[in-house]
Amino acid sequence: MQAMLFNDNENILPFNGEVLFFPNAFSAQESDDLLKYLIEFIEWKHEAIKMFGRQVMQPRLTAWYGDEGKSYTYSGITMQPKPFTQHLLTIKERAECLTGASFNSALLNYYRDGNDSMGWHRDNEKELGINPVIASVSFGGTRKFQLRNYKDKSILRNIMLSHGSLLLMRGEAQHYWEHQLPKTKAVNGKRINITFRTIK
Ligand SMILES: O=C(O)CCC(=O)C(=O)O
Ligand SMILES: [Mn+2]
Repeated sequence: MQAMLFNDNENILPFNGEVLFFPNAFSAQESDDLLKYLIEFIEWKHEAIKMFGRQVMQPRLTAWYGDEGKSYTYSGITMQPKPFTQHLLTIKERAECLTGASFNSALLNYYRDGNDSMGWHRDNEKELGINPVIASVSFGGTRKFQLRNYKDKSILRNIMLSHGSLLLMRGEAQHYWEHQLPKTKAVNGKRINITFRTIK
């Protein structure tokens, strides 16, 4: 199925929450520079998570940055954040400018190729509060991101997350919608995603 195209600031969700797409949050030059920086200087880790009681390696590399003391528990692992680097603060400021929100932490994911992925989930951890605002910034190869209604899984939205784009999720989105980044056979190179969040 072909991905739909959305205009800036148009809600992608038909009801129960808001998801807005900003395709040009960063210029092509900024995005190229930031992708190089992130690949080289972020302290990437390959971690195991608990799934159905078993330890499984995550199909991607991860890192957690944020303000001191804002630890985060996710699929059975508790992560202590590293302090934001100057580059990450610059990206965070852009995300704050575009969304009007403020963030104190960031989960980084590095998808090395189309075999790396993230399965269906909601960003509904207790630390994020009731209606979390999440700004998801992407650099590198374009990947399909899917949202589907938690109760009626036939209601599906596809969004192509391109180099330098920002996706904002807010309101009741994390109650009523789950999202994933499926594997792909398309050869589209490395991709880094940063989700800025607010840990209460
Ligand atoms: O890589 C993406 O676009 C999705 C990342 C995500 O859903 C998450 O970090 O919770
Ligand atoms: Mn997520």
